[in-house]
Amino acid sequence: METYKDMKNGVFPSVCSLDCPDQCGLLVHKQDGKIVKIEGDPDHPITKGSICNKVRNMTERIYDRNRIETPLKRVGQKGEGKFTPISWEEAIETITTHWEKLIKEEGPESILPYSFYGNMGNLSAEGMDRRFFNRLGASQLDRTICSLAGTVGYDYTMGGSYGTDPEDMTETQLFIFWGVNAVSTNMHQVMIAQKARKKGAKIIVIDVHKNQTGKMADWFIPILPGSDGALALGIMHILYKENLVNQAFLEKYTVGYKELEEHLEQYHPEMISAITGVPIEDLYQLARMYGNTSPSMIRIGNGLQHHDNGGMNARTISCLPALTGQWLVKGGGAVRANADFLSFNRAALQRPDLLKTETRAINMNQIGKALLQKEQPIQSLYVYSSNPALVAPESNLVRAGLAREDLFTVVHDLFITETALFADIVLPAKSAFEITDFYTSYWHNHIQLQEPVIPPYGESKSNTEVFRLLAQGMGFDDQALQDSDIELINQALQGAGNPYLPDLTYEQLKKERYIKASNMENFLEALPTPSGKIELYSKKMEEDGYPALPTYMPLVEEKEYPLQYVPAPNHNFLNSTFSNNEKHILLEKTPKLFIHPIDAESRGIEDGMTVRIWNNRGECELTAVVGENVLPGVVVSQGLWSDMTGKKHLVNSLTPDRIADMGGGATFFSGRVNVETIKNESLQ
Ligand SMILES: Nc1nc2c(c(=O)[nH]1)N[C@H]1C(S)=C(S)[C@@H](COP(=O)(O)OP(=O)(O)OC[C@H]3O[C@@H](n4cnc5c(=O)[nH]c(N)nc54)[C@H](O)[C@@H]3O)O[C@H]1N2
Ligand SMILES: Nc1nc2c(c(=O)[nH]1)N[C@H]1C(S)=C(S)[C@@H](COP(=O)(O)OP(=O)(O)OC[C@H]3O[C@@H](n4cnc5c(=O)[nH]c(N)nc54)[C@H](O)[C@@H]3O)O[C@H]1N2
Ligand code: SF4
Ligand SMILES: [Mo]
Repeated sequence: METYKDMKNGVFPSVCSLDCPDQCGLLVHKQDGKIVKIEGDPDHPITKGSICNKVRNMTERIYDRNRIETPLKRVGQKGEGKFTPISWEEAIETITTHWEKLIKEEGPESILPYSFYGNMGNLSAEGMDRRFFNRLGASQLDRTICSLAGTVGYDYTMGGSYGTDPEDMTETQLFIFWGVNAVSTNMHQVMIAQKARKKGAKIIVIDVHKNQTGKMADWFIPILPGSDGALALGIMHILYKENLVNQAFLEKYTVGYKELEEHLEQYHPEMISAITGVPIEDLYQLARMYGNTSPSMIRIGNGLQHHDNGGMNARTISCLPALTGQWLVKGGGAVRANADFLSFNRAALQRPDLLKTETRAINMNQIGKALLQKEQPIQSLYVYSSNPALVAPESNLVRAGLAREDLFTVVHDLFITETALFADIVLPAKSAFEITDFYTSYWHNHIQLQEPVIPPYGESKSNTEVFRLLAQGMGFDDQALQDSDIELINQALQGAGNPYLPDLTYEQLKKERYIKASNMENFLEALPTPSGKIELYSKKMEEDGYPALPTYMPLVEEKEYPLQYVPAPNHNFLNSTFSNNEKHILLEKTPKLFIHPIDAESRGIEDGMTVRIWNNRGECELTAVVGENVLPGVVVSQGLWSDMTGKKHLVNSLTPDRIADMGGGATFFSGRVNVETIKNESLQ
C-alpha cells in the first residue's frame, strides 16, 4: 500500500512534535512530494484547527538549506564547526570502535547519553535509546531540566500529574495563570479562557513580567521571583480566617487540614506582602475572589518551578483547590501537567531489565560540572534531541566541558547546533514529519499517532533507527534492540495498568487518530498518595526531609549582585529550536532585557541601549527595554538566542546550575546579576 510519504500530492494528518502542552493536530499539504503548507487540523478535539505561528512557518525549517544531509566528522578544532561528510557505515563504526575501547579500558559508565524532548514522540524521546543505553550499561541521565521540581512538589499533594481537564474549562469563572506565559506557551489554554470570559469569567495573571499574557489579563499581579509559595500561603491564611474554606470537602478528601490551619497562623498578610511585593489590599482581594468564585482554575506554569524553591512552590499552590473544594466542580481545580492520565507501559518501552548492573546517574542540569569532573571522568557524550550548549545552565562550564580534547562527542540533530560545533561525529536526524511515533499530551489528555508524511531528508535517520544501527555495530543481539517502531508502539500501549487508558494498538490509533483518556472525572477517588487523599500534611515529605506542611522557603541568596534575573522563553522560538531560523528571528527582532526605570536611571541606562549583564558565571549583551512591566530589582529577558554569530547573547552563561529543592530540578530563574551600560565599561 502506498503510504503518505510516497504520495506526491494531498493533505495528510500529522501531530506537532514540539515540547509544547498543546500538542496540536496538524494537516500537512503536499505538492510534488514536498510540504507546501502546515495548518491546524479542525477535527482535533481541543486544538480545533488553530496553531501557532512557529509551526505555520515550520516548512522553512524542514527544507532549510542548512539541514544536515549526511553524517559528518570533525576536521577542525572543537567548537570551530569544520566537518567533512562520511558514510553511515563509517560513522557507526567510528562510534562503536571508540565505545568498545572505552568500555574495555574505563568501563561503560564513561559513556553518557544526553537528551531531552526536541521531539516529544515517545519512541524518539524515551524508546530505543533507553533500551540501548541500558544494554550498554552507560551512565544514566537524570532528565531534570524542565519541570522535575514542580512534578515532585505537586505529587506530594496530589500523588501524580493529575489535574483539571481543559475541555471542562469553558465553564470556569476565574482563571489564574500563575507563572505561565500562556499566550506564548499554551495558546489553546488562553483561547479556552477567552471563550469563558465571554460568559463572564475573569482572568488573573501572576507573573514577574507583564508580558503578552499579563497584558491580556483582567488583573495582572506582579510578584517578586520565587515568592509564589509565600503568596499561596497568604491566600490560604485569609481563606481560613474568613471562612472561605470548604469544610465538607476538607473532611472527606484531605489529610491535615487542621494542622494546616494552625500552621498558617504565622503567615500574616503583612509579612506575605513584604516577601512577595504584592500590596496587602491586593492580597485580600485575590484571596476573596478566589474563595468566592466557582468554578475557579489555576494554571500552574513553569516560571515558579525554575527556582531554588520550585518544588515547594508547586506543592503549596497545589493545596489551594482543596481548600475551596474546587476539585469537585466541573471546570474547577488546577492543572500543572496532566501527563499521568495517559501514562503507558514505560517498562515495556524502555526495558530497564536490560541494565545488568547499577550505574551512576548524572543530573543534566549540572552537565558542565559533570564533563569537567576529574574522578571517573565522562569520556564520551552522545547528544540527541537536545542542545545543551545553549539550553543548560552555567553554559561557560558546559562549553569548557565540551571543548575537552579527550571527550568523544556525538551529536544527532537536524542542524549544526551550538552543541554540534563541539562534536567529533554529527549524525543527521529526521524531522518528526519523517517518523512513525505516538504522542501523549501533558495537558489535553489525547493520545495521537504520527506517521511519516514525507520521505527522509537526505540520509537522515530517526532516533530509533540510529540506536538499532548502534546496537548492531556493538554486536548486541537482543531482539529488543531490533524491534520495529510499530512493535515498540504496541508494547508501550499494552499492560500499563492505567485506569484512565485501556490497552491500545497501533491499528486502533491509526484508525481513530485521537483517543482520549477516560474516567478522569473520578480521579479524586483514586489518588495515588500514601493516604489516598489530598495530602495537605504529608508524612512522606517529612520522611524525605522536608516540612510536612507547605512552608515558605526563600531563594538562595547571591548577595553580591543586586538584581534578580529571569531569562524566560520567548514567543517565536521553542527553547533553542527556531533560534537558527531567519523568519523566527526577524519576528523576535532582538534579544531584550526588561528593566524598571528606577534600576535603569541609577545606571544611566536608556531605552534601546545595549547593556552588559554580568555575574560571576558569565556575561551577556542585550537591548534594554525600560518600563514598568517588571518590578524594581528584577530584570527579565526572553528567548534562548544563538551566540554562533559571535554576539554575546548566551543568557545561560548567567544562570546557576544549583539544584532545586526537589527532584533535582533546574533553577534558571533564581540567579542574580548586575547590569551596566556598555559605554561605562569601555571607559573603565
Ligand atoms: N513559544 C514558546 N512556547 C514554549 C516554549 C518556548 O520556548 N517558546 N517552551 C516549551 C517548554 S519546554 C515549556 S517547559 C513550557 C514552559 O512554559 P511556561 O509554563 O509558560 O513557563 P515559562 O515560559 O518558563 O515561564 C512562564 C512565566 O513565568 C514567569 N516567571 C518567572 N519566574 C517567576 C516566579 O518566580 N513567579 C511567577 N509567578 N512567575 C515567574 C516568567 O516571566 C514567564 O512569563 O513552554 C513550552 N512552550
Ligand atoms: N534560560 C533558560 N534556559 C532554559 C529554559 C528557560 O526557560 N530559560 N527552559 C528549559 C526547558 S523548560 C527545557 S524543556 C529545555 C529544553 O531544551 P532542549 O531539549 O535542548 O530543547 P531545544 O533547544 O528545542 O533543542 C532540541 C533539539 O533537538 C533537535 N531535534 C528535534 N527532533 C529531533 C529528533 O527526532 N531527533 C534528534 N536527534 N534531534 C531532534 C532539534 O533540532 C533541537 O536542536 O531548555 C531549558 N533551558
Ligand atoms: S508549538 Fe504548540 S501551539 Fe504550536 S503547533 Fe505545536 S503544539 Fe500547537
Ligand atoms: Mo520545558
